[in-house]
Amino acid sequence: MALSIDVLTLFPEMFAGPLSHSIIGRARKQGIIQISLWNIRDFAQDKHRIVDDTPYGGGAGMVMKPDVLARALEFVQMSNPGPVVYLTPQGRTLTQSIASDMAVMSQFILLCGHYEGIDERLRDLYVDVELSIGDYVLTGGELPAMVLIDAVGRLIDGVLGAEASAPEDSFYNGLLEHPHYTRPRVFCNMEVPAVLLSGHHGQIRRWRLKESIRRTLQRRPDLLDRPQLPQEVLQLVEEIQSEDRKKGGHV
Ligand code: 58G
Repeated sequence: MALSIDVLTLFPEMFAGPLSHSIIGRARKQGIIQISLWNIRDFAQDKHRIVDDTPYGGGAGMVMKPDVLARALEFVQMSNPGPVVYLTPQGRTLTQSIASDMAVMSQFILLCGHYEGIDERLRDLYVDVELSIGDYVLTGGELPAMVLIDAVGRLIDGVLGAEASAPEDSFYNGLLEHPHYTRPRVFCNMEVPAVLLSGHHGQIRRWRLKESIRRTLQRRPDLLDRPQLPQEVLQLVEEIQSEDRKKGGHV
């Protein structure tokens, strides 16, 4: 199914570059991903088109006005009935699993904040989900919104062409990706692993799985701390660990 996203932002121009190129750009041209950008300032009604105001209780920074945001959201919700997602460091951290769930929903509204964020009452009334792309603070929700669109967009049927397919990539099976090689066969005196030139698809598949597991053990062992790992994975973990024991520490 296609993906339909409405973005509310003070800076719609920020989205032009990142979402107009490569795979997401192509999917938009093909109509598989539909992104509507709305300038929050267009929903301000005063002559200066003010979108923010000083915080009650004092202090530095500005807060985005709830009345302007409510008008914008009510308008966009007439055509997009999907959940309203607010990008904030206080949200649930985005994972591949959340991205898959959102690809299934196929419709949502992204709200990008600026300054100190949005009035709490707007959040209470309109925001369904709060997401963060990681534990750091940015000046606006636009970059997180673009990250989310990219992560979800590439999971939509027909978006990835011949370049790749989501079911084969890293995190689909919960493991880090194996190393990749292309021509030339020898580069800076370094050979491509022989198995990849062998044409034995069974051996290649097993080598890739083993290298995925080796990387995951080295870099993200936490990803292997989960129940119901396939027998083949457990067996390869054993194999790698016994090889490492034989090498005896000098690695
Ligand atoms: C503190 C400062 C809280 C998302 C600013 C909220 C948004 C990081 C992320 C804000 C964001 C993330 C205003 C600017 C949200 C508002 C926005 N920073 N980690 N900043 O996904």
